[in-house]
Formats: sequence, C-alpha cells, structure tokens
Amino acid sequence: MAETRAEVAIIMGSQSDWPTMRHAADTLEALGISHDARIISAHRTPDRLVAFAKGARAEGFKVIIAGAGGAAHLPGMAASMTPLPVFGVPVQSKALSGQDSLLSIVQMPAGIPVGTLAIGRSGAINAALLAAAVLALSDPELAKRLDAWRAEQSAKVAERPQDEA
Ligand code: RP5
Repeated sequence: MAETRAEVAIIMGSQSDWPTMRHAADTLEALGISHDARIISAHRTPDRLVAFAKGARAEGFKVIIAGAGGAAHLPGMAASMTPLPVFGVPVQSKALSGQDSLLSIVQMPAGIPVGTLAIGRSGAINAALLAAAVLALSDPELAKRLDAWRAEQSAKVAERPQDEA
C-alpha cells in the first residue's frame, strides 16, 4: 500500500454519517492536520474494511477516527486489525437517537480498545481534538496550534449571558 501524506484517517459507515463526521474533518482542518475521509462499512463493504485496517499503518496514518451508527461495528473491527489508536464516534441514529451506536462502540471486550466519544457532533469534534492531542506529543508546532485553538475557544466565551436578539 502506498504511503499517504495524511496523518489521520476519518472512516465512516455510510454517506449518511458525513454530516456528523465532517465536524471532525473541519476541526482537523482548523488545526492544520492532514486527514483523509473514506466511506468504509463493516457490513456492506467488509473487504474494504479489512484492506484499509490492515494497511492503515503502512499507508502512513497515525490515528483513526471511525464514525458509525446503529449496530456500529466499524470502530471495533478496525481496531481489531490495526495497532493504531482508534477513536469511535457514535452517530446519532434515527431509531434510538444514537444510544445503539454508543453502546455498540463503547462496550469493547478487554484487549481491543476503542476510545469512545460522545454521540454526534460533539463526539466528532472531540475525536479530532483527541487525535490532535496524540499527534501533538511528538509535534511541538501542532502543540502550539492546539494551545492557541483552546485559548481562542476560551476567549469566545462571554462572562455574562445576554438576551437573545
Ligand atoms: C451504519 O448504518 C452507518 O454508519 C450509518 O450510521 C447507519 C445507516 O446507514 P445508511 O442506511 O444511512 O446508509 O452502518
């Protein structure tokens, strides 16, 4: 497998996950972290999953963010086939509001970890920030950008609430 320039892989089970997972991509973009987003379904494209997960380290990825909804096997199955850290994002499902996704992703048996984030947009953003924190351990310039991102976030919070316009 050819080496990619991207440090973070964002994988998701369906096109329908993109409105959620694009928040991870946007956050990585804001931090100047290279990333590559792909649709890989544990159920519909299992061969694609095996090829990706087994080759992810050789491709040059350092962290994988995996989002899925419903019977969300994608993060766990990916983690079972790669030594890279995998952060799972439970996508909010229509039927059960993402509680199915959350429980599917978070309840990994001992031995194969998936770092599980919150359901939906918050989880997608935080997965990117967690990926950034991991990469920043060996990238001082990224560490500075991450500090600046957090400082900017703090600066945006007003001290007192205001009436809505
Ligand atoms: C999962 O099934 C995907 O991650 C998605 O969240 C969910 C529904 O997929 P679609 O039916 O919208 O393609 O595999």
